[in-house]
Amino acid sequence: MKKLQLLLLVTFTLGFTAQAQYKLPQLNYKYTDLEPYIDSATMYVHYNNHHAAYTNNLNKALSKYPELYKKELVEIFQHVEELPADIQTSVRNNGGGYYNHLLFWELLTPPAKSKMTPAVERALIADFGSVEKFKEEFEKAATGRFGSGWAWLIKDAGGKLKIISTPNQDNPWMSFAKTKGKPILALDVWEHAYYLKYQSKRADYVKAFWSVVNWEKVEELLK
Ligand code: MN3
Repeated sequence: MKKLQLLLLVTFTLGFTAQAQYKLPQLNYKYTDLEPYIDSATMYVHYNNHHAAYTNNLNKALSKYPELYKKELVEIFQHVEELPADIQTSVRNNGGGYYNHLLFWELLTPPAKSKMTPAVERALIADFGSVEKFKEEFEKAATGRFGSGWAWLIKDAGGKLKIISTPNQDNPWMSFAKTKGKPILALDVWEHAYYLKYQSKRADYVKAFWSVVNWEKVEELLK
């Protein structure tokens, strides 16, 4: 009997924590590994302060309506306007912040491993004409975003690759996004993502990004 109670307790506890709180992900590299393109001080602060704050604040908002933990974040993003009014803005900003950074970290890799795969190259040429044209358009979206936000490569419902940018922590899943789709590549253009190293030179940061893109992850998301 005691064993059964213990088993039930363990099952309940594990089941509960598994869907209870969002957590900061493990990074697949060290803070120093993206040097010199993204410096370790920026990585440290970006992950431990900014991403941690989005994560905590998302949990704070969702804990008011714990049943929302049972839904996928993407599903929540697609219907943000249906959320209870008191958490709508917080989930939009902090849920977006949590999810976007999770993806961003996975889309980065040490420079020695950053090699475009043939499958990605083919896909970019098919929809943009050339890799150079794709990069040019992506850089334009990243440098042209006024204030804080993100630049994205997305795959739309018809399977076509497109480049868009979103303000603040919005993302291409959200009902507010003018052009929607599945994120394939993401670049954080908030000042906190580059200011320590690049100061006001966002364009240099955007160029440096190409040296640390995890193209294998891009290929995985393309499928
Ligand atoms: Mn950020």
